[in-house]
Amino acid sequence: PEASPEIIFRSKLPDIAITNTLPLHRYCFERLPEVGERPCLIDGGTGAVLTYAEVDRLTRRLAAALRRAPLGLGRGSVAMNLMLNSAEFVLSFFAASRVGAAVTTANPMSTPHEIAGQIAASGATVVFTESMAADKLPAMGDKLTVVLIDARRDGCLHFWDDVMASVPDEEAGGGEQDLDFDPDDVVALPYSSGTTGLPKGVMLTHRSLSTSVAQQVDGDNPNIGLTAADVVLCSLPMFHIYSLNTILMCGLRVGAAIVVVRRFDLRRMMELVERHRITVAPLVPPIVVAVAKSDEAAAHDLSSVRMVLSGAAPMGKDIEDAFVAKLPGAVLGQGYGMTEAGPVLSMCLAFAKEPFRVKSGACGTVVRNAELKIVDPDTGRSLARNLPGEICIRGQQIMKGYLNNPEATRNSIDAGGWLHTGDVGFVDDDDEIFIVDRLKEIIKYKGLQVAPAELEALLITHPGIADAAVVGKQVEPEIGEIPVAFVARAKGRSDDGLTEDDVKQFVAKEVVYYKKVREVVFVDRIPKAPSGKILRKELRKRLQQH
Ligand code: AYL
Repeated sequence: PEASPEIIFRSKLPDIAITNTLPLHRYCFERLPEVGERPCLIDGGTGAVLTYAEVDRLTRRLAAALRRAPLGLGRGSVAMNLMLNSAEFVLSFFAASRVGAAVTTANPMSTPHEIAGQIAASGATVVFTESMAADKLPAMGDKLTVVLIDARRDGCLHFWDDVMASVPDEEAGGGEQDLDFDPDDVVALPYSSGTTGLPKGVMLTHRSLSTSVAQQVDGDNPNIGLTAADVVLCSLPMFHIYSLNTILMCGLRVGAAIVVVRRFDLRRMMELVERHRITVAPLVPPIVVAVAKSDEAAAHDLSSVRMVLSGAAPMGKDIEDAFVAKLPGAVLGQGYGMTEAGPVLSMCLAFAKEPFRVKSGACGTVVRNAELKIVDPDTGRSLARNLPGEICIRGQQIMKGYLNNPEATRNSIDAGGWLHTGDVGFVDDDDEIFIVDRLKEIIKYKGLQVAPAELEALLITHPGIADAAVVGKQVEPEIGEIPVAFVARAKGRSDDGLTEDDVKQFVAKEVVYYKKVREVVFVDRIPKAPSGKILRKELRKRLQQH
């Protein structure tokens, strides 16, 4: 095809000078001299407060422990954070950054099979975890050091009594050691399946994450007008990049107080809003729906909330409107992100310090210091306004690539530096982005990723299953989508009476709760293209007819 100029969309906010060559911990704590005595982490359960100065001091002490035996972490090492939200999560994340190591994050509800897989793939040598998950760790002898935050146990170190206490006071200050450091070193390694296949390690660097945070909260007119006076609710899991980046890192960067909630509960959330006068509540669509439908809101004083952010899954106009009717004092808007994109592609401009008018149902406008284009998936040509196509993003915030997987990286980031999202959307006349479809395989159960390829690989290991394919089915907005398995039974076997329950239980044993197969459809064969590719569209269509 003849070369035509690319149609590129930009933020309505001007680009700014971004500092993205500092180690991430220094960037996030850059305002320490001003905010040192202010609350940094507030424990939602106990109300215990750690100030910015205390968090800084504790991460320095922990970093000193990480450098020493038996933990021995340094530049290029990987630690795993396998826990629900806690102050210890924050401390281990930033202590790792201090020593030049990366943290790979995982859900502590994961199964032993999933945890062992991620430890092996990421090369983690230390795991920070809690008793709930400790029994599920693989036995790796001295190749894996386990640090428990909430209990003592043989073979594990206790976070406070063994690790923190082991550092002599004269070393605990840690100083700003001359870190052998490059801004393109990996600092966070979340797992995501991207547009296809199995979950892969997403290499997010000091540069990518500080750029992403700057795009959201830096500048004279930041896209999200967060300040040190804000109290931010952190009830989404920090093992997911939405919470890690937009809540934790952005909150720290501006010096806000962060209310750390171990796990989400609607009533508890409302109580915490009242108690701490929470001003900013980042949520996911299932929670927005729950608030919109619940009578709890009327029973609580939620008047302190000025901003509610929703992201990680689609949210329609009707849900937005129902929510706004319940909380008329707050601005509700969406962020659109993808782990690989660093993660934020677009953000609601009604959150800006000098806000813009926006439309309900939109996913925001592309962040500043970045370029976005919409391409025709068939021709690769960029499309004009109001025409739907694949959303692509370019900028210093996107991932460096997938860990040890150059082929998957090449399939995701093209030669021009564009990350292809696998999401279908358009940009309207006011630069607002609307997502209308998904080209990629992933299923979103309550905002969490389910990779069909992972379930398919598991299903075909069952002797009674000849072939299988998994697709998402739209259900009530409290959930979003559920994984549905199409299964072709193995013929001529004595146990060819394989039932729906057999299939569900077989999968449930091996995967975390949100990846469970919720429905099974038996078929004679799985529809495939001549290349062997599963025709997922056809299967999704069949589900709609059911
Ligand atoms: P992953 N509307 C529709 N779909 C969305 C939206 C949205 N607002 N946000 C995310 N998605 C879908 O890697 C979309 O298909 O990251 C996208 O490719 O678990 C996929 O979810 C990525 O899933 C924020 C706001 C981070 C959102 C995020 C999303 C992180 C989810 C930071 O401030």
